[in-house]
Amino acid sequence: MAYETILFERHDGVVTITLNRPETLNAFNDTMIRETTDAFKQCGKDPAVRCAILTGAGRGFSSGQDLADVQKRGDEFSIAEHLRQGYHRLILEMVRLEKPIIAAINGVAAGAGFGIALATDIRIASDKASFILAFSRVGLIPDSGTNWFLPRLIGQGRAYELAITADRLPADQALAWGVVNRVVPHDELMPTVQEFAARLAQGASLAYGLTKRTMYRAWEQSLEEALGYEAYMQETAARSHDYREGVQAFLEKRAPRFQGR
Ligand code: T3D
Repeated sequence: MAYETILFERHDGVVTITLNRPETLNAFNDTMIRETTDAFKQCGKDPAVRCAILTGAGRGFSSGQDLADVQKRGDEFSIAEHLRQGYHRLILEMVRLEKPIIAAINGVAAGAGFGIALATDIRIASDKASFILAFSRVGLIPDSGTNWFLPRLIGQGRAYELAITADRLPADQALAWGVVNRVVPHDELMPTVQEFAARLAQGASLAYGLTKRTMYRAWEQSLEEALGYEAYMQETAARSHDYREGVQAFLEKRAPRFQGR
């Protein structure tokens, strides 16, 4: 895959997408927003892809919107339109991808970079990582889904404080608050994430995807609706090869050979 601002590598069912503008700590310009969106779209289209990793090149994960680009905008420029056409498409592509996305958070995730990290499914951070809702430093409100994701993870009081102070949330605090699933020594980040992704790529991928869809759907449902949707999705899972294989493997006391269908 030939991209200008990201790297796209596939290995044994695992795609690694690397945000690759290290001189800006991987700030998002329009090309990088578009290319990252396209990369996740490709992950969805390719049945051989069963797990995706998102990380950053160099010492940052992403510093958010490229502020040098902001300087070039004219009076007619609409940020709302930019969000709708850019970040929103990227975030929805990630959330709708019915395959697990693991963020390997190698350094600072600021502004929209924090939002994109939150749109992944499992976040594993280096002990050098940190998170900043940098928006208020430049006079903006949080965007890129942070108002939706963050209060759900850490509660509104903490999220609001991070928004208005733009204070740095270090990795250990992010772990304590549930922003990340685990923190590992910096040098162990990629090996840890790659090993985990390889394990997921061998798993019951169809069920993983349906679980993601069902959990997101449950946020906007009553208990009664959520139970109904669960039953519907379970019917789909139960009709799969993987379910038959999983039960058979259990009874035969062997490891299952899941195919993601
Ligand atoms: O469409 C829309 O506009 C709406 C969407 C908005 C979404 C947003 O993301 S708004 C928030 C934008 N992001 C920020 O405000 C963060 C800006 N960056 C920082 O505050 C700091 O760089 C960090 C706290 C993230 C890291 O600090 P530090 O000291 O580790 O690194 P640094 O020296 O500040 O940055 C290193 C280089 O990256 C530096 O370039 P240089 O001096 O080496 O040539 C710096 O200018 C560049 N850089 C960092 N962030 C950005 C950036 N260049 C462009 N855009 C950036 N966001």
